[in-house]
Amino acid sequence: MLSRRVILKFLGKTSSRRNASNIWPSRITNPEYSERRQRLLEKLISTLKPGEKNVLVVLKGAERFFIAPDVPNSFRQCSHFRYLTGVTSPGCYYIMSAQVDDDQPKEQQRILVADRRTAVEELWEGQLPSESDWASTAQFSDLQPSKQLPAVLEKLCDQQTAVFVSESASSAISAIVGKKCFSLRSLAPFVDQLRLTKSSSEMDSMRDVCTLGAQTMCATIASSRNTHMENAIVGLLEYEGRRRGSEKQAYPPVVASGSRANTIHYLEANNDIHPNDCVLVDAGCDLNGYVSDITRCFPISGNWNDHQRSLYEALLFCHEQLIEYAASMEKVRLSYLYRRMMELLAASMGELGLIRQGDNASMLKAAEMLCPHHVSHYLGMDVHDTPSVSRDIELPSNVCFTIEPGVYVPLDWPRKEWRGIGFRIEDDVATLAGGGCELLTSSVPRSTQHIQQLMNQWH
Ligand SMILES: [Mn+2]
Repeated sequence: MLSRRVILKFLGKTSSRRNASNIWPSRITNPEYSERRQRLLEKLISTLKPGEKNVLVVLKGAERFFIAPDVPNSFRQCSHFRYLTGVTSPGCYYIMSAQVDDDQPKEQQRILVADRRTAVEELWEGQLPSESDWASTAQFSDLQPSKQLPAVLEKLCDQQTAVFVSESASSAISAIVGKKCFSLRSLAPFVDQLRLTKSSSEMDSMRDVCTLGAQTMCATIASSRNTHMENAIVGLLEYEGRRRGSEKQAYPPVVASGSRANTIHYLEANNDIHPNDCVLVDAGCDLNGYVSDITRCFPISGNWNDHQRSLYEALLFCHEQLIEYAASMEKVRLSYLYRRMMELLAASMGELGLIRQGDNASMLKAAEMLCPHHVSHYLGMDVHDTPSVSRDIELPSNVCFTIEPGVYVPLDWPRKEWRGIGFRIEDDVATLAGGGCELLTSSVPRSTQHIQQLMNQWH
């Protein structure tokens, strides 16, 4: 049983201090940004073809995004750009150029292309960080205004240059450099490879954001009992996250009651919650450029009915087995976790009676109908992190990923009792040096009893 003291610890502290960075400072040091750029250059140089003497990296940051004319949306920097430069201002480019000698980078240039704001722009948008703030993480040798971008690129690019561009930059710059060099290559897979394995300060960043995400989920569940509207829970997530220091939600949260939980990306949250229904909440926090991703399901009344409980407990069994399985593997492979989820779902849903007992193949097919999504994705600076990395590789240590088995019973499913119920249980996990896994979101209750207790003790 959870004591009240333990429950209060789950909820974490809220702060009256004004700035989230006071509560959860960034863990990434300035030298770490330099190391990342150096490692990237070394990786790129190792792929050069005969005759190529220079490497040019053109990294484009995110642009501001407007939701109506002259109305800016909140800004989130492109994660590749932030990972390599630490710069979180919109509309920038970062150019790295290195001459290669004996497979080593020589005579490097690093140019930040960014515009300072005019007095009128500052009146509307506020001040940008100073040039020396930008330089502290990005360590540029030159700062150029954006109108100089074509000239900068033309100067650095010739027939012996291999040009690597971030996806979003390719069309904008191909006209400028495409004719002068052999080929444009995609930078994303190389940065994804670096980002897959977290440094120790990144692991601490993930622990921070997962702790914050866990506290936010606990507080939201604790204060949701008997809420009538899905949208009110979206508001609670925002409130409970931001008051603990979250900069924003990691992605638009799913708050789905009743059979709407069967729509995996249900974002409308515009329906009433029936007093006897369960709610599925899939939400994460965004802190210092790293994100969490947690899903929990709970009965809005605080009390499970028999069918909700039996299905939830069958899914929880799969979840717990998957966490044990991941911890027991010498090298985790997400594709093996997926196969294991299907086997576990087939067995446990067969035992429950939701799937008809039969041969393996027919039970696995039924399990696939009940869960249309994968059991896992990588996690880090983006919620679906490093997407160019296969889910069928042996993972080194310090890789973060989710474990999220789900079961979604269609309204026309042969067995009537569980029709229209959708559940998913999602936690964040990291591989450890020497084998095994760390459960980063362990403090969010997942048993029916602990969830019920969290909801009822709070009132
Ligand atoms: Mn997820």
